[in-house]
Amino acid sequence: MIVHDKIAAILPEWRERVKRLVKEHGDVVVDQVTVRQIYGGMRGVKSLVTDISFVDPDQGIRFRGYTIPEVLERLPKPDGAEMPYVGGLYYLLLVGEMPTKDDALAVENEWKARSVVPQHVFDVLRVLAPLAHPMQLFSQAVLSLQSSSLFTRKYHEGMTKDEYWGPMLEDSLNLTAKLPTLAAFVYNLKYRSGAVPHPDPDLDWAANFAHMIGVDDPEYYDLARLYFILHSDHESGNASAHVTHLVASTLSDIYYAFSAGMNALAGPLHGLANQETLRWLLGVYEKFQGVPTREQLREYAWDTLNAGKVIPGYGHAVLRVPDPRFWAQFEFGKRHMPDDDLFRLVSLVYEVVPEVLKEQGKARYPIPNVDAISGTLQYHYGVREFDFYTVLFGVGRALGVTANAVWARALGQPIERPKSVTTAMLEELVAGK
Ligand code: HAX
Repeated sequence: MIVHDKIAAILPEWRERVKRLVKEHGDVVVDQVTVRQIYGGMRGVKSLVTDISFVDPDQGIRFRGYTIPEVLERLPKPDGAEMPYVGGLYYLLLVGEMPTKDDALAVENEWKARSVVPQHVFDVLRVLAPLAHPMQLFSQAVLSLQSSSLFTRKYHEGMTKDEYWGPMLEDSLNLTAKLPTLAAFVYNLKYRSGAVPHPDPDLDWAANFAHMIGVDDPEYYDLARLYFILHSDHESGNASAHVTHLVASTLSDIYYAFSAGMNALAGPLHGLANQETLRWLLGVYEKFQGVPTREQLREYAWDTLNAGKVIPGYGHAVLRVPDPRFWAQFEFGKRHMPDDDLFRLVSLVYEVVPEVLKEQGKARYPIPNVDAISGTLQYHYGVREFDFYTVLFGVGRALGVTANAVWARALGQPIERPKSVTTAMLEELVAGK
């Protein structure tokens, strides 16, 4: 398997780099922590390390050093497609170098060979489906694959620490291979006939997801590729990535760890903003029975703010410029649905809302984030079940967090154990005692 061999070839040098850094400079101070940060969700504390992606406040995400436009331009694409193979992106995240078409296809073919989902997973989901949210089903589906973990089996049979990453990679490939089928089954169970989906061997990973939810439109195949690539990784401090890392740091396998990460993604402060944006846009559209005028939209935006609510899709904790993930989707919309009313509304919102937020003066960076548009594009192609959107996010996010988990094992990252203090201790500290 080419990804395995490539990682094996570069691993000794990486291990040496990290060992040297810690041995020779282990006591160098990287950051300090304030009381506000301790009570403020550890916002901005530099205490994690990943080489897979980095969020530059002025440029947005870079995957292995490449910006979003570079990734979309340089990753190999299926013949006639506008967007790249997701298998190529996974190769880039795992190996750290831009894949050739053969490399991308090697991952896509590995996924095909590993994509069969055991029957018991479908059975479990069928029992739970009537009451469960799609994210619960998605997380349960992942967890019910845990019994197949190679890492857990090998660990109990006995392997050295140096060998941990190999079975972790195997598990990650096995898991990611099945995600389009799992997500499509959740979709079909909740909103369609409930039939078990069957991948088309002639389609790539992302297009197969589209095929299995019944949207057999080459444009939507491209949107699926774009969506999964854009949502794959956003450094390590966001909740779904961090939870996955934390759980895996106990030497739990990737099924336990990724399922936990998905439970974090299911929270309204994390993965749900895309559906909230779409709800807000549809609210505007309904009120004005179409795309409003600039002035009407300004008033609507102010009404939202005056009601004490946020305007979803705008603002970011780190980014100071419009999210390049927003631009990539915006450009896609301009090419494929310039006359779609909701897309025209998204464009108008982009012209009006940042001004309104600036006038209000609260949001530090009143710029569009990834969620300002993602739901609108799904809606255009008929994927209108809002509750499902976080599952789409989860399928993409798997690529980044599993790549991180493989490298955390490869570099022997230990179990996470930050230290806590009490409020009384902090009071004493600030009083100078
Ligand atoms: N509408 C109204 N008010 C906003 C705002 C918006 N879009 N964005 C920020 N503000 C307000 C904040 O609520 C905050 O108000 P208070 O001081 O009263 O609490 C103030 O401006 C300062 O906030 P900030 O420092 O600019 O932003 P934060 O780092 O605290 O929060 C958020 C960043 C993305 C959560 C925030 O901008 C927000 O709530 N945006 C709307 C929801 C949204 O789009 N979420 C998706 C984020 C993308 C993502 O990461 N998805 O996974």
